[in-house]
Amino acid sequence: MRNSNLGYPRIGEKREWKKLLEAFWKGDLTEREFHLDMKKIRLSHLVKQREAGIDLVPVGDFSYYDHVLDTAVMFGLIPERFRDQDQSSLQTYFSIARGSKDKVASEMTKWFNTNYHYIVPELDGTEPRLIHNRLLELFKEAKDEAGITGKPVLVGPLTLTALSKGEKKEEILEKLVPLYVQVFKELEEEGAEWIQIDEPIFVTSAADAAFMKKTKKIYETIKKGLGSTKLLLQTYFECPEQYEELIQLPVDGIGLDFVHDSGKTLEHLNAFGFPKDMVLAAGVIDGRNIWKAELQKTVKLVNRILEKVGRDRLILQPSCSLIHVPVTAGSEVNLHPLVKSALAFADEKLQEITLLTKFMNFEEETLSAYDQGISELAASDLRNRHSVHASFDEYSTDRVSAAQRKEAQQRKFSLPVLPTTTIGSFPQTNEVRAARLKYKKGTLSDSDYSQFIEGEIKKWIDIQETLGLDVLVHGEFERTDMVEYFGEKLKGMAITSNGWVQSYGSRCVRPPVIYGDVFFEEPVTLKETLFAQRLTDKPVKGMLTGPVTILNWSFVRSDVPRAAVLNQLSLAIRAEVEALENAGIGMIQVDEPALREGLPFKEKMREQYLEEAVKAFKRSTASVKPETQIHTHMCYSSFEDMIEAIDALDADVISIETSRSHGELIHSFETYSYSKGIGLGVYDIHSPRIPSETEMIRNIERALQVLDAGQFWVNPDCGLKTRGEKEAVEALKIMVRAAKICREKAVQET
Ligand code: THG
Ligand code: ZN
Repeated sequence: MRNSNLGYPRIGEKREWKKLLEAFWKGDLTEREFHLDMKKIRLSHLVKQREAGIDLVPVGDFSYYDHVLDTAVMFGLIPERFRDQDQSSLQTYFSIARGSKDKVASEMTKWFNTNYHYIVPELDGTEPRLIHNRLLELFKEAKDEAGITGKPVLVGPLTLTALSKGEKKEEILEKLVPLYVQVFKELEEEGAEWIQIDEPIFVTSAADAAFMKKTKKIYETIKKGLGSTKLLLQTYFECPEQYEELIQLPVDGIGLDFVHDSGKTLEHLNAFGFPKDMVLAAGVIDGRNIWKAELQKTVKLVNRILEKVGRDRLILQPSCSLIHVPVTAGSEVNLHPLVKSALAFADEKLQEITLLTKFMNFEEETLSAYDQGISELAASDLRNRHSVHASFDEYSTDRVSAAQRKEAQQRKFSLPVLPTTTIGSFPQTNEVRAARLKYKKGTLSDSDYSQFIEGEIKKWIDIQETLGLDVLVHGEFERTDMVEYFGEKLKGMAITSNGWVQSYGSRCVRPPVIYGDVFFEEPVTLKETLFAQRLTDKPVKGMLTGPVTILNWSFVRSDVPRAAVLNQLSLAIRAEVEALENAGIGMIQVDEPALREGLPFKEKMREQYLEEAVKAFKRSTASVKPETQIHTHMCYSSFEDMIEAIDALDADVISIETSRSHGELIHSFETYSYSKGIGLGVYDIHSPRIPSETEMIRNIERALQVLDAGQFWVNPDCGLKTRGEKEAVEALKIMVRAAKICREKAVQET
């Protein structure tokens, strides 16, 4: 039995990769220095995997930004507006990802159900051609400079086109096939034994019968073009939709996820078997979570697989690429020892893979010592602490009708039509970050830190009043990240010191660890919110992160169902909502930007997820008085196909990002009658560009063609934390002016 890895985190143990990128973008490194330093990181990762005992070490997974972009650019899928530049230059590559002075970047969106974002290839106006075989280059590099015969990895043609935008997908797909063949042939000539083709699209509902038919033809063509090099078709994140058809494809091996599959993969294997001449790459170690595997259970799973697949045809591996987990658990310093000894990040997962392989190959006698870490945590009070196993149904999830609430809220707040507000965060300047860091390290006292934060809040309350915004926020200067902050304060959750994961480009997040029962002990956000409210007569929105988002952006314990953790989170947030209301805060925003990413791949499972998610949100927000206004916010995804669920959240006001979906969302309101408050972002905050007044008026008026002036809110697309102060103020000034102009018009018309 051999083993393999699917992909290794590119960011580096100390985020060296991120630092290099940002230094290069700032102009602190020459291109030559950049390439050389990156190469050092890349090679060290290969060596690390080899030394950990991995037989098939992936090459090509390392990227300067995103592996989908790498694949698109390699095949010449370069958006039209960048085609006048040198198409093989680093500058073109980064400008597609990040935009340049006069050209907007390509969109980015979620990679399946992860918090990783890929750059969406644009197929219109592009003509596929092989710009250069980067895999060949990387394969040679691994061989020549590290003595490693790597396993080239790339995104497959079906997944690549399925994730792209454009009308001509089928045509492009046809043209891509010979280019893939060319890449593979060149690798074959160089001595590649296995090539891994990532086709996670097969686990989604997109992979219906017709899709599989098309797939068969494509893979037949690819296989025909090759000699001895073996193709491994890799799926992950779930069990494939069409197992029977999948195993009939003309490839040499298939990679399946046996962890995130609701038990279905093994079921399929048992029911339909596995071809005698094929290799099965079995994902048996969780590549998404950070907990140590219970290896004795894993052995049982492997033995079940061995009933259907011969030992010499089985490869053991993680369930997916390890880019979704942090690098090394060894460097964690602040966690409770019981939690720490239950962790396995990427490096520890590779050790699990090799330990398991040795055991299966009779080179290791016992695994019983290994499972101790996780079983000690499982038995400890840390994990089972509280009477949070309440009957969740005892807690209300419904408020009085939206119409009654609207009246009560209008009486209380007397807001003008087209009220203006912001999403929550204001610019996180270097000064703010530095103060937070000093406080964390203990070099800034409690009172000095409080004073600093209060100074920032006051500064921004003043700015908002001067700007003439109607509903204010405190600015979230005390928070590094909207999920991390709650992870720090709620019980049953912890923050790692170095558990970074790439989110997009050089940007990383540190997902909290939900290790035990989650509950509320004391208010999390009250102090700053109240401080802000006392400075102004305008309403200040309390800003919370919703239970679904905390769940989806954390590493969650795996010993209880996710729905149980979600319910605990919903009660914790409910307690925070109540604390804010009791202290006199009249508007509370509970953000759910990650609502969509928990959506199951299989259509038939979506309803249940949405039901549980909606219920959790409602449980968090339902106990307030009718006159208390509940807001929510969503972003980073397209929401056109889930308006009903969004409506069902029953929030009084919702703000949704729109610039990324270019008005597609607005069209959905032509056919769906939505009657509660809604703000469709009137400008894009992800770009440093400040839009004109005319542009913002146009955006407001476009929305008013399908929504009522009495329900529409004027706000930016998202929080302003990544923007500079001057930019933020300037754009808001224009936004408020645009709102006033539209407001006058609207009032005259009624
Ligand atoms: N929080 C979490 N996940 C997210 C977002 C978030 N996923 C989707 C989206 N927002 C991703 N966007 C960002 C935006 C900025 C940063 C990370 C993800 C960011 N990160 C800092 C960095 O890498 O330099 C690190 C954090 C810090 O030091 O403040 O700025 O908002 N959980
Ligand atoms: Zn947002």
